[in-house]
Amino acid sequence: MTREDFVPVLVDFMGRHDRYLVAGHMNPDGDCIGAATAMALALQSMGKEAFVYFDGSIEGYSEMTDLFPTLDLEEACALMDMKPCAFVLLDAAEDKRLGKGKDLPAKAVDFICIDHHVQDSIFARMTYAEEHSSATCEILYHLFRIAGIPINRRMANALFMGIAFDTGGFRHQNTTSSTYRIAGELIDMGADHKKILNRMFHTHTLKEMKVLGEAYRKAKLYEDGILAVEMTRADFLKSGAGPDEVSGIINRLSETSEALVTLYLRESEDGKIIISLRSKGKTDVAKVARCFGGGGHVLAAGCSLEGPILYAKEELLKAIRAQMQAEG
Ligand SMILES: [Mn+2]
Repeated sequence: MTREDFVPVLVDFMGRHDRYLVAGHMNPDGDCIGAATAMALALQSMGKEAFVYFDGSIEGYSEMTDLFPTLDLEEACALMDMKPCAFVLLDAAEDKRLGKGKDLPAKAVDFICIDHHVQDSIFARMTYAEEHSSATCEILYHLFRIAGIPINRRMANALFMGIAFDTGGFRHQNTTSSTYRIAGELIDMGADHKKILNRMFHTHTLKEMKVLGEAYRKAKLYEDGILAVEMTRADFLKSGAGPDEVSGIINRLSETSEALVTLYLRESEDGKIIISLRSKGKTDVAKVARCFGGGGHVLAAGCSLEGPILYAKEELLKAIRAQMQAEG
């Protein structure tokens, strides 16, 4: 479906209902948080009741810009049980990507997805995907512009944050001249690019620096160019930070020049092993992540596994090597 074909569907969807729950994938990142904020604000500007839900914290991002407040799972369930509510899933297109909220779409009276990941299965009434867009926020920018939905300063900030996040600060391969033009438009609409980029890429607490130091210390480079680091809860405790407090470690690790594929595993508060993957270009890490029910892009992907962490590491190493071999 083309963008122009989807716009009337979206406008109809946004006009049709009174109440909307907007959500993104679990362990929400800058793109899905920015997209959800912009979408909720757009709905609100149309006189709709809008709510946002994530399985995971939005904390670090709320320091970059004024985000839309979020509901927890209990509140989201209560909302959807109480009155008819439509559901918007952003930056994901599969129920399992909602994490603990995976049963929410079933409660909705209507349901659409907007995403830029490679689709495996599609479960919404309508899924719109642009695999070549740098970010879901880039797709929303185009959709809002074509639909004539005004983008105010707060929405511009949220969209800029998402694009900056998913392009790694306009450095990743997904960054095109169009990405820069959109970023420029968003700055003209009031996005505070200096604050967002500084906070996102160049601001770290001492705790975060210490966790990063521990991760660098533990990094192991294998002969085939895989750089692997596993961080247990104890490793985080040493640095005084909780395992869910520090983000962006994978990006710093993948700056290692010898690393063709970077594998970062961390033991979460609830004992789950959360895995991030980065590739320098030859290996499709989205295919690796999908072996374990995860997802992502060719060069950046993620998944989660049950522990113990060393078992998860061995499984991932095997899968990465199989993928490397398959690609020659
Ligand atoms: Mn994204």
